[in-house]
Amino acid sequence: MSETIVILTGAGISAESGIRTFRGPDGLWEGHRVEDVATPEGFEADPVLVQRFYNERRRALLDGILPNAAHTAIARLQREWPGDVLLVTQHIDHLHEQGGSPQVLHMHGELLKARCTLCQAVQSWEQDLSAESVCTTCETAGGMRPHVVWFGEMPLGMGEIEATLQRADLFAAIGTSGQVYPAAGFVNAAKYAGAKTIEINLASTGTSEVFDEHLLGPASEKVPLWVDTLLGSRKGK
Ligand code: BJW
Repeated sequence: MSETIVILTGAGISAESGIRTFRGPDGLWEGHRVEDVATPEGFEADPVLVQRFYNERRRALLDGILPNAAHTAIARLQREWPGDVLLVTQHIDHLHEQGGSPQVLHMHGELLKARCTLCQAVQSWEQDLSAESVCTTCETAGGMRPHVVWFGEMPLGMGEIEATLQRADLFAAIGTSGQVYPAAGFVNAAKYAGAKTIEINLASTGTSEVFDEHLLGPASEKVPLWVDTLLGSRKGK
C-alpha cells in the first residue's frame, strides 16, 4: 500500500516570496501586539484597527507576490506521489494554490475570503473590508470579518487532519515555529501513529527535539531537495 504523507506549513514557507513571518525578534506583528489584532476580543475592541491590519495584508498579497520553489516542489509531490498527501497550511495566503497545489487545507483560514458573522456565509473577497461591507448572501452590512482563525477560535478541518495523522507514515513541518497549538502538537500525533517525522526550517524551533530528522536552511532550497529525494526513492518500486 502507498504511504500517506502529511505536510504542515507555516509562515516560513512564504518568507522568500516576500511575506514576513509572525514572530520577529521584537515580538510584534507588523508593529502590532498579537492580542490587538488576532483575537476576537481585539476585533470587538477596535474593529477599524483589525480590519485595516488585514486590509493592508490583503492588498500586499495581491500586489504581485509569487510562490517560490518550496511551494512548487510541494505541489509536484502532491501530483506525483503514489499515496495520499494532505497539505495543511497555517498560512492565510494563497501561494500554495498559485504554486499548483491540487489540495490545500487552510487550518487558520484564508485572507482572500470573508465571513459574515450574521449568516455565517463564507465568500471570496479581494476588496478592503469595513463595517460598511455588505454580505453577498444575506445582503446585510455590519457583520463582515476576515475568514481567519484567531486565538481562542477553533481551527478549520481538524477532523480531517486528526484522522489523516492517525494513518500517516511521514509527517513534515516546514517553516513553522511550533509555538501555536493545535498545529504544534501534530508532530506528536504523527509520532504516536508511527510516522517518521521531519522538520525543515531556517533554525531550530521549540519542538525540534521531537522530530526524527532536520533539514536546516531556506525552504526554497531544502524543500525541492527533500521532494527530489522522496520521489527518487519511489523509482523502480
Ligand atoms: C523559515 C524561513 C525560510 C523563516 N525557510 N523556514 C497554552 C498552552 C497551549 C496552548 C494554548 C495556551 N493558551 C492558549 C492556547 C491555544 C492557542 C495557542 O496556541 N496559543 C499559543 C500562543 C500558546 N491556540 C489557539 O487559540 C488556536 N485555537 C485553539 O486552540 O482552539 C481550541 C482547540 C483546537 C483544537 C482542538 C481542541 C481545542 C487558534 C490559533 C490561531 C492562530 N492564528 C494565527 C493568526 C491567523 C490569521 C493571521 O494570519 O493573521 O495564525 S496566529 C499566527 O501563528 C498565525 C500562524 O498561522 C501561527 C503560526 O505561526 P508560524 O506559521 O509558525 O509562524 P512563525 O512566525 O511563528 O514562525 C516562522 C518560522 O519559519 C520560524 O521558525 C522561522 O525560523 C521559519 N523560517 N524563514 C524556512 N526561508
